[in-house]
Amino acid sequence: MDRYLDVRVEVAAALATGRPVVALETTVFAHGLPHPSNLEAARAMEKAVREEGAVPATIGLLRGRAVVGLTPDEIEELAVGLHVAKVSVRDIAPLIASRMPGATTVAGTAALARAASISVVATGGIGGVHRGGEASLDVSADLQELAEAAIAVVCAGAKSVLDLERTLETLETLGVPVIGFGTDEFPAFYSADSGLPLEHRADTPREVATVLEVQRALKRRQGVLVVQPPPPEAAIPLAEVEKWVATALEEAARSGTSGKRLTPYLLDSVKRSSGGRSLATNLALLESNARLAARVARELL
Ligand code: PSU
Ligand code: MN
Repeated sequence: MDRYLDVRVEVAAALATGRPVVALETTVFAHGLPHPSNLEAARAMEKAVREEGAVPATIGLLRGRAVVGLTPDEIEELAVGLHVAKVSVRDIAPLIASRMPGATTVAGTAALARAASISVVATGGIGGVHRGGEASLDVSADLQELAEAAIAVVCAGAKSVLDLERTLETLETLGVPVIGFGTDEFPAFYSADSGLPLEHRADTPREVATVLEVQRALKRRQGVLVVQPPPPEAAIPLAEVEKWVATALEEAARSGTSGKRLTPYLLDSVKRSSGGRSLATNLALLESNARLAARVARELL
């Protein structure tokens, strides 16, 4: 066993025998969703991955190690714990060293997935350039990590609280291919439409897998961002979401919230303004992204 990386037996066995594995992040459970929806989401995502014939590898930090393949009890420990850190790439080593529990963001999860030789990560929405990020420099490390981990990250775009246009521009600068799955538009997380066109599209998991295979064959460092809209019955029109986001941004500014606390703060405010509607959409898209990630992982073998 590796001293700091604990790849659990079911995941290790799947990787050793070439069976598909999907990595899942834990920040969304610990800091992005309220209880008990967070536990419901974790269970639904793992179940979706299994139903599609892959092994889920939920990732987080516990007792001085990075765990790849957390048990349901451990996921709950991270999801409901009071002192669980939000772990982006810069936080991994110091938190392992101090043996603190931590829930990994997309960036943290992708870094550890790569360390464990897992090729596909599923999430809800990635972090990106915050609104006003051109001044605050608040740009999620998710983008930088996508530029350094040659894996596929499946999501519903970037959270609608962000500056989606600048997020796409930054991905272009970093050389990260963005593939619309069944869409020609960058989804806006709760909404299918953002008004931002994409240049690349795939309609089957095989097409997505081929993009990653080409990327690797040509020794590109960058991963592939796969974006799909939320399930149609759960999607919310962009104009409606924008009203909630405006309120959230005002509240955040008034309370002086910034840095790594900003994303959880905005998501919570949107959830309250929407009367829980955004929460249902969030759960639906998490499950559907887990499902697509598993289908892509199966093709990659
Ligand atoms: N999207 C959500 N809920 C979340 C996140 C994204 O709907 O909780 C989390 C993800 O873990 C993502 C992180 O990687 O927020 C980005 O945070 P930051 O902008 O601080 O890097
Ligand atoms: Mn940030």
